[in-house]
Amino acid sequence: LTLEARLRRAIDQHELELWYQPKVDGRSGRLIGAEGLVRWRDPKEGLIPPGHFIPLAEETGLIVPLTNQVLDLVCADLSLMHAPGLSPVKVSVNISAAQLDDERLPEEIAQRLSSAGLSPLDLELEITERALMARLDSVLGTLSALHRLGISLSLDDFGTGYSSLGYLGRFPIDELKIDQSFVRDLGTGAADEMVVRAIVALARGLGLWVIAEGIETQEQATWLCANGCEWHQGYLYSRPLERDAFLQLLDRRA
Ligand code: G
Ligand code: G
Ligand code: MN
Ligand code: NA
Repeated sequence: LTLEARLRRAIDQHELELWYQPKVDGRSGRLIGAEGLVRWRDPKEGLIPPGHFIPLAEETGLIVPLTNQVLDLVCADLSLMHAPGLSPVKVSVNISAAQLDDERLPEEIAQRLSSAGLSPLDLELEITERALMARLDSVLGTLSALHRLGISLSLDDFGTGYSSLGYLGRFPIDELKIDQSFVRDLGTGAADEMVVRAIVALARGLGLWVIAEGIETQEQATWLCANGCEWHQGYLYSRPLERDAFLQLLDRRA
């Protein structure tokens, strides 16, 4: 069987799982959100990371049913997170570039949220800067519709995608997510420090939230807090967790 056929079957048989990586306030360590990251649990090969099948899904169009399944998973999991006794946080999922051209996406998401009894405020979408900039005109309608629904939009891998800064202010986005490649050498006087300072200033100027990802050391975390970026995601705080382990985290906060 080709990988494509196996992936198609995996989607049909619900072999996809969402894992959750915490987002924290670097000053207090408080949990402020989580990113849902898809994994494929193959009965024979075990857990397959998204880098091995998302590109194929994008090439073959399987990304549409795959994303629908991810949305079903995140809605089901959000319902569990909103159970009495837990303190829920906003959760994000990643949306591929091609899907931004799909005018039905906002309605699909709104439908799923409402059948699960959830608010659009519970969900955030991460869209790579590259995806957005490649489709400046065609995606504006979709993004605006999502934004009107109240769903937060975060520009993922920010700093790697050659943003048109003029356009940035016109897009209905809520957050810039600083790419992990800029975080690696923070605290060592590296040139990337200027890039991160500039992104933080840009976010502030545009009235956007800012978060950094890929934080692995306390030095990076301390530098970021000292330079105006307090929202953090990375192995320093937690690897992505299986759903039940993440739910336990919400339990301990309550
Ligand atoms: O979890 P990991 O670091 O292996 O993720 C690798 C890549 O897969 C990341 O770029 C992430 O954005 C992407 N990814 C993870 N989950 C999803 C998903 O549900 N949909 C899409 N389109 N991409 C995802
Ligand atoms: O492309 P996107 O930003 O959506 O994907 C995030 C990816 O980064 C996930 O695959 C996640 O597993 C990975 N990741 C998260 N935290 C860290 C980290 O601290 N270090 C490294 N190297 N990767 C991380
Ligand atoms: Mn992401
Ligand atoms: Na990213």
